Amino acid sequence: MMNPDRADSAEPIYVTRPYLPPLEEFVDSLREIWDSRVLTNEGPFHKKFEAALAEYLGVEHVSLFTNGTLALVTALQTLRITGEVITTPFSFVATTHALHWNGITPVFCDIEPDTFNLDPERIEAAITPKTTAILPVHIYGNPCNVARIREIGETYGLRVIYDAAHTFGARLDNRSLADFGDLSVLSFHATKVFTTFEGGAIVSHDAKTARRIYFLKNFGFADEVTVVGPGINAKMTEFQAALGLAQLGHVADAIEARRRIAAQYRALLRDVPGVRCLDDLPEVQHNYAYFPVLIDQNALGRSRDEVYEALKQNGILARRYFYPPISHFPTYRGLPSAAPRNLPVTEEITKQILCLPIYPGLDPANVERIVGIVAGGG
Ligand code: T4K
Repeated sequence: MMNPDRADSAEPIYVTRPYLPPLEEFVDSLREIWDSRVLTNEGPFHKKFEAALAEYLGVEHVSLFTNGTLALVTALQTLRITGEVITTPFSFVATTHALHWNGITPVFCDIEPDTFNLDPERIEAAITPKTTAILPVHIYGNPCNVARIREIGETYGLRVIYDAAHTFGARLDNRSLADFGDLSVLSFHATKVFTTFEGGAIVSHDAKTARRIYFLKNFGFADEVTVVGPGINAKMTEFQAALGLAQLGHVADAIEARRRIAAQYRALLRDVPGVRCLDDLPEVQHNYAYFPVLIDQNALGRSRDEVYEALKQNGILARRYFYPPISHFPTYRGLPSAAPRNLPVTEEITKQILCLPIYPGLDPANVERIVGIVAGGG
């Protein structure tokens, strides 16, 4: 069988590939699940994984979910968020859809040109009497300005829920990036640094909130005969939890492998005019979940889309995460805050952004080949 990660392979190179533990480790867990016939509803793997994850992240309460989107929807329900929520248009569409599914109006604020995260200096101008919360995203696993956002939240009495879908393993000042805000929401989708096939979690800070989350993801059941609210079914299965447990022991190696690839890209791209990488920040332990670059058409001589197509012609499936911005989609583009003149930085960044392949096992020779094509050799 061809190995697509080898530089001489004819198989496509994807933007990412899941990092999986040795199959034997998972087969042992599958045997246990078969023997016990406990498949879901807070089984033994779920309990073990929830505890192990809280310890790994260094947080007090983790609630597991079957995916990140339902975790976001439930996080908003948990804090009874209503009305308007200030958020970023530069994200995966699930961020805003979670608001829509709760009947909440998203209010888009522009992003910072250096981090691509919600610009805190623009939040205050977007607050109205209907605003109840802020929903920022640590995009690509790079931290938002959490101190400033907390200050604004406290000043105006707004809740802060972080979409921390990209942050697994990332730390800010040695604290897990999933530990900020009133709540933080993680995704363990197959395309993430850490995966449970599909999966997600909410990180909360007190037992009462964690209990409410538990009720809400299990139909609202507090016991066999008591339903305390209109909960949903968003429980993680035993299979997902077993994969999560098996992965935890390997995630540090996976992040280190990603770090090496990011370093190689940076070194090779340093002398390519018109291609800008994001720098590592000293106060951050990065997880290298994505490798975004900005393509400056004037300096490089080719547009982002031309580079994207050239890579594709060569079997390299880079992605334009997150183009188009969410504010362009039909559900949202009629909102006053979605007007392009309100979001000039987002409009510009989404024209230039390109995420290059990064995952453990990507052959360094392929990284060289990718950079060669980006620089104009393909
Ligand atoms: N908030 C943010 C900020 C998010 O980025 C996301 C998800 C969410 C919330 C919601 O969390 P979840 O509900 O998903 O847990 C992907 C993912 O489906 C999505 O989870 C992710 N963000 C988003 C950024 O990317 P696509 O449409 O790009 O996925 P797809 O299928 O094209 O996969 C990309 C590449 O990954 C493939 O070309 C090959 C590789 N791949 C993919 C899958 C699914 C594999 O190697 N194996 C696989 O099983 O959306």
